[in-house]
Amino acid sequence: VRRTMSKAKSLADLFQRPSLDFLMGAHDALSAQIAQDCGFPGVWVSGLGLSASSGLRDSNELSWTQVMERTELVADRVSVPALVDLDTGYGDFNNVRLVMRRLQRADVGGGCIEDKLFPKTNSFIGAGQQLADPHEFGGRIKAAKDTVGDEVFLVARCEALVAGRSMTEATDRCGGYAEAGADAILIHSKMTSPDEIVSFMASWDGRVPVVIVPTKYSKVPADVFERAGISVAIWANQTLRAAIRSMEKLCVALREQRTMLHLEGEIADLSRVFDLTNNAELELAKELYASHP
Ligand code: SPV
Ligand code: MG
Repeated sequence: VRRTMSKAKSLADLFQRPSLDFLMGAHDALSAQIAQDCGFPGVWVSGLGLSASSGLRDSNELSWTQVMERTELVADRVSVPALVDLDTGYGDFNNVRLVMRRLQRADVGGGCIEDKLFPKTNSFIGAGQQLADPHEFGGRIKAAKDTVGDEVFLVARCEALVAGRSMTEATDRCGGYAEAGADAILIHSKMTSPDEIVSFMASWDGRVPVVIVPTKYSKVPADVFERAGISVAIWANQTLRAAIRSMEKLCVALREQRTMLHLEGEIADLSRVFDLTNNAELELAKELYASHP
């Protein structure tokens, strides 16, 4: 089936819209499908989510090809675009080019690289996060865009505020990343209030759209971000955390109760599992193809 619009283009359109849109974090094709079914216009393939659901730490323990394999399963399953968390791009400009080509081939939508050094660690762990030289990181951005053009939407993520650097350094870095060709900027913050983000927006010249990840400042009403001019916000790890809580609850109860008598109503029907993997399509296909007269 030919798609009418590339996923990169639908992601670009989403970022250009004047309203605030949300991407839902996914750690596998199943969570991506649930997010799509619930109306999210796109998903964030979370590095933390992929790692944790593989029993690994968010420190580049999962290899970049493993990230690509899981990403391709997501892109095959859902029709909405995915923005893939590519961490640092797994090395220098040359590693970034390889990753971009693979995202382009699978028509995933977009990728996000952050201005840190391989191997990175999660922004909410530890104190001293080592930032990349902004010019070297600019080279990674330019290499990415020169390799795939508009066929992969590229988000450049700035970790300056997370690393405790000044607002001036953050805006300077982001300006340079936009100059190098980034299609959007992700400004990350680990504050529990939105103040840092709002003040970044006040000094941002708006040359490319801005995306945020309100993990630590998650209780802020959406219109605060909308008024500040944010284009997209990412719920990076909420599906993962919801799944953990709900599996733990079930495990505790079932170990205790030794029967599903009072628990069946608490979990998804088996039919929902078959729906999520579109078994109905296979039944139709069997009628068409299982035997040709
Ligand atoms: C991720 O989902 O892996 C992210 C977002 O990078 S966060 O963990 O909130 O930094
Ligand atoms: Mg990440």
